Amino acid sequence: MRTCLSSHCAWLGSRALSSHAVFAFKVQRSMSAAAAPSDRSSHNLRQKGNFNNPDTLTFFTSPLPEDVQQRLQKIGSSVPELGPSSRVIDVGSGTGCLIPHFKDRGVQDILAVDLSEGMLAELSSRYCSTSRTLGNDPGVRTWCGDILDLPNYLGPVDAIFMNGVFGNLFSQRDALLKAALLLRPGGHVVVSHPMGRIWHNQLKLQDPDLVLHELPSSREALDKLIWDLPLKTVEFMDTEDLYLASLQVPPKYALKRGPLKLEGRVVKGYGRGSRQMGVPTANIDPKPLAGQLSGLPNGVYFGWAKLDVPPGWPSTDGYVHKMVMNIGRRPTVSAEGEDDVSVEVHMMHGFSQADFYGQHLKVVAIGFLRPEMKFPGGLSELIARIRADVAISKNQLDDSSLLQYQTLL
Ligand code: RBF
Ligand code: ADP
Ligand code: MG
Repeated sequence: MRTCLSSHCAWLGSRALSSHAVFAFKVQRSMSAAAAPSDRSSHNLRQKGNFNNPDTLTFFTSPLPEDVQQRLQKIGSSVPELGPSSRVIDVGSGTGCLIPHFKDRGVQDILAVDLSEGMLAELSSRYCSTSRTLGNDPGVRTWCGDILDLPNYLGPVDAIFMNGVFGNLFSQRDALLKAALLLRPGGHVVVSHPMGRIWHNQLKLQDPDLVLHELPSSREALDKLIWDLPLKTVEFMDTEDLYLASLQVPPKYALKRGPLKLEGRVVKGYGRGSRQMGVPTANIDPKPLAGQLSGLPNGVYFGWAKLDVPPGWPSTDGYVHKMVMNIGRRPTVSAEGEDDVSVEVHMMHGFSQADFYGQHLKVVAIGFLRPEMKFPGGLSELIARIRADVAISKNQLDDSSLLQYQTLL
């Protein structure tokens, strides 16, 4: 263990500092004399302060040993399909140790995200062209801040790398959720450390306030972290000097557990769907579904729906329609004490009648877009996201490969 630490002490690409980097170590200790941060912004301020420090910066601009470079190269090439037309986000880029390895793969469109403007200034001077790239032009760009605050319109991207930063994030789960929302279906998020998990854990022991988390120690631990996210673990490597986990948003957002059939009677909800959001949702009576719902993540699913229509209605109302469904407790809008789980289905069809309470509705969910979230911006932010959910679902369901699931209804 000790040998491992000391043999690599010259490597400074990690987002935390080597135990033998004496000066930086002092900086780190003094920064973290206060109690562990209890909220994201104070945690981020601490990270920023640490990595903006001029002496830390000097450290992070030193050349890397050949063996570390080789492992960074492995990390940079861990997503097989990256190439010239790919878009990549590098979270906790620091001074950009992965960028040459993306460029080796031909990747041109790279967004480096870091809390430290000092790190990004160094990265820019190395890799950003003098004629600034704008909009969707290819090039290396920088964005200073927390990945959680990165506007979603900067996606979709093909791959997101979290190299040497995963233990320093305020919430690992929230960062992976954000990554899932920024990725295209089939895209990857790579969680890595070029010095290995044990080495990283030593840093956490030295300064648990700056390095809040260990790296997930097994595939099962990682799977637990992402159980309610639209991500699946496709690679997990945990060797002495390299940690490399690759997660993928399943192509077409395919449900990890396979298609899910639900059916029941349409019941009254709180009447907010049509009134407040302009998205009516037929609520399926959740009580008889309790068994099926337990162990299922709350969140947004899409697939096909079929309504038993009363006699006299146009037959088109009873056809199979595209649907998007939310299962959950509506945390953004729910009133005090309103904590029942609802199963709400919005069908992408203009029905001939305003409502059809009491009718039987069958659905088959084939994709899972995201977990249910409490939107800090309230109703308007929720509505904007629901519109995106509807648009994404509609688009996915246009693919003829998903037609086969209609027969399950
Ligand atoms: N409510 C939330 O509080 N958070 C969500 O993330 C959320 N996502 C939804 C996604 C879709 C596609 C739909 C139809 C509803 C969603 N809702 C969510 C539930 C929403 O608050 C609910 O439909 C209205 O309150 C009407 O019951
Ligand atoms: P509630 O809170 O009672 O579910 P909503 O405002 O969500 O009220 O409206 C839901 C009702 O609107 C459904 O139960 C259904 O009868 C009707 N409805 C009309 N068009 C649709 C549609 N395209 N998808 C789902 N429900 C619809
Ligand atoms: Mg409803």
